[in-house]
Amino acid sequence: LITGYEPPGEPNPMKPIILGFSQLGSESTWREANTASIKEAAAEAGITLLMTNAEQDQNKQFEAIRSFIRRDVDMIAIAPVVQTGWEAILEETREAGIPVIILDRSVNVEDSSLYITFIGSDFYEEGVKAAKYMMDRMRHHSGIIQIAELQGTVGSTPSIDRGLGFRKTIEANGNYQITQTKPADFTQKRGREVMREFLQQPKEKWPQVLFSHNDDMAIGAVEAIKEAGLKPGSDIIIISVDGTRRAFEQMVDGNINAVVECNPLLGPLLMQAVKEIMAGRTLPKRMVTPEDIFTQELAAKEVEYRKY
Ligand code: GYE
Repeated sequence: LITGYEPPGEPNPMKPIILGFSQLGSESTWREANTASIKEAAAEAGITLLMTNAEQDQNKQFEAIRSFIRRDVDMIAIAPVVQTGWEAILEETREAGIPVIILDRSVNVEDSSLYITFIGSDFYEEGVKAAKYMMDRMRHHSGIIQIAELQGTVGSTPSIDRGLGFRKTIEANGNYQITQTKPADFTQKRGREVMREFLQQPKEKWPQVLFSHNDDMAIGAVEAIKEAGLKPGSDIIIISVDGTRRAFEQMVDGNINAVVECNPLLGPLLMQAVKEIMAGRTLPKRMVTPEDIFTQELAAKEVEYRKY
């Protein structure tokens, strides 16, 4: 049961629900699709949406949430840039009696009654899927396989959990070694720059595999790999996460080998949750979005249907 909140009772159909949403940034294609999905779903559901962009800065999220409290919104949704540091602000929302939904990335709080539900992907599982694909793809290679990793934003749930799931899966097999790893902020630009740095190292350090925590960084890395005179997709096997149309096009062109899907189209699920909470219903504490993995063969068939 939801504790600490007065059940709002019968919703008044004349008064639209006001939802404050603190979006964490606009760093990637995934994020753009996520923002668009939330705007569209709010309009469709007749929910008034106040959305702010924190540009990957947690303090800006705090400011946005405080402005929502001052406006006395009906509900607050947060896509948190990092996992830690949320207790104090969530105490403030509780104090104000405003229910909170955590979207996309999660928060590390001891008292989980500080929010109602967390809607988002299973990032650990995404890392597991990426590693399983890689081990299958590389099974005929003998000797040590060197892996480079482009991490996302430091301290963010998707970066932490994708990294953990991947490591846990390769752990038992000593042939797979992550020899280069660095954060690249989930952006294409940083992906290109960090991959360049990796390839400026002596040749024996170059990876056979690249695991990129998102598509944008993988696309940046493809550029850097080409610049270095190598062929992405064959000299270096590339696996990334998200499943954007741009990454599918790269798979069709042979540059990326596999993409683990992470669904950004969370708008409809969020709006449904908002309405249910307003109607006094209880929601599960965790709502996970179902996801797939795509390889080059599937990409050619699927690319025209990609929605983001
Ligand atoms: O994978 C990445 C974005 O939080 C799941 O954030 C999201 C991640 C997504 O920048 O592209």
